[in-house]
Amino acid sequence: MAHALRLGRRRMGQCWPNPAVGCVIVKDGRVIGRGATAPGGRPHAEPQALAQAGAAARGATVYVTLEPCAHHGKTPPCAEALVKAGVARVVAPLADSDPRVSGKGFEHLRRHGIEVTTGVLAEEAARDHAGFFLKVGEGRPLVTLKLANSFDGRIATATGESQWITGPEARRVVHGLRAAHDAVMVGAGTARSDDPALTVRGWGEVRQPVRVVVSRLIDVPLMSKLASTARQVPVWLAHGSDAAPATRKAWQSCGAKLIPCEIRAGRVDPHGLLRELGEQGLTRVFCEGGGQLAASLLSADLVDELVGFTAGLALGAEGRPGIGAMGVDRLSEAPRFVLDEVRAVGPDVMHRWRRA
Ligand code: AOF
Ligand code: ZN
Repeated sequence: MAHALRLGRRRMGQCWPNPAVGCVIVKDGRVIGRGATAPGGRPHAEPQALAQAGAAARGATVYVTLEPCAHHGKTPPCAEALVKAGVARVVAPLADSDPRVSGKGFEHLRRHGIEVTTGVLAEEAARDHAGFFLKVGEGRPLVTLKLANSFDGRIATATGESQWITGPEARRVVHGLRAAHDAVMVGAGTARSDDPALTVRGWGEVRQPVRVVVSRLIDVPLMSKLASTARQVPVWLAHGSDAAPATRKAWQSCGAKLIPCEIRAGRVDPHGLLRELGEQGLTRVFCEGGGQLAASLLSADLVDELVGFTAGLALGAEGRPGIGAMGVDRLSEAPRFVLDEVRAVGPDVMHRWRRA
């Protein structure tokens, strides 16, 4: 199962709107088939592993990181394929929360005499599928907030200089994290000041994450890298109803997709924003700032994971903070996270946290 989880994990960010599932088929103590959900979500993991195993799948044990599907969707059900192949046993950590599947996959297998074991490495699997489960259950994607800052939590000097606070090693890891998410998201301020490409570079052939820019008035120059590359890698603009029609049209003709969002207290409402992104099929969103967007997501308790990169550099009180005002008066009001991992990355420290 650990092997199957690793196979699935490598496809994170590549399979939306589907979950990234891994599958390993074992017979007489040997691996005879491996599979993972294909980029774009199909084919599913199991038929690929079954194809590798061929006739040897008869009597084998199948380790799969999510309940095999039972519905006739865009592909025939995996549970049916497993029955046809004559496997003896299926081991899966968890039921699929998709109402079309939820329990029916296991039921189908058992009804055809296949032994089903559940609960194996369930905590790990739940974490890997957290984005998919959130999308199905709460209608919103998982949100990871990333921040690269100085020892004193600053992201730029008072004059706005920010390149580079962390080293090339940390920036490479960031590209890997982008690839493991369905979308990379920034606010308009960041899009204006950094003119970022927000693509994944240096990780080989990957399905590029969607680039989401949150800006009530679509306050991003049409001369930006985002606008000029919107036909190669998707750009989605989450905006308010008061964005100028001419601006909307201009971005649309560059190839960007418009996502109208509710406005609350003068800003794009973070709950509405994530609901829209969930509706579009996103399961995992990587937010790279800026400070206002980060603060609004944190204040709304919509951040599930934090990834920080801290450099050995001090910028002082005049340096720019990475997160805007949150209106926190008491410690008990602040969103609290628990430490998941700490790692040295070149000259910097990477730390990952999960919502408590
Ligand atoms: C599996 N194995 O590798 C994955 C599954 O639209 P469809 O037909 O591709 O079905 C999508 C649903 O299948 C998705 O919502 C989830 O419940 C399940 N994903 N199931 O047996 C897989 N990726
Ligand atoms: Zn399936």
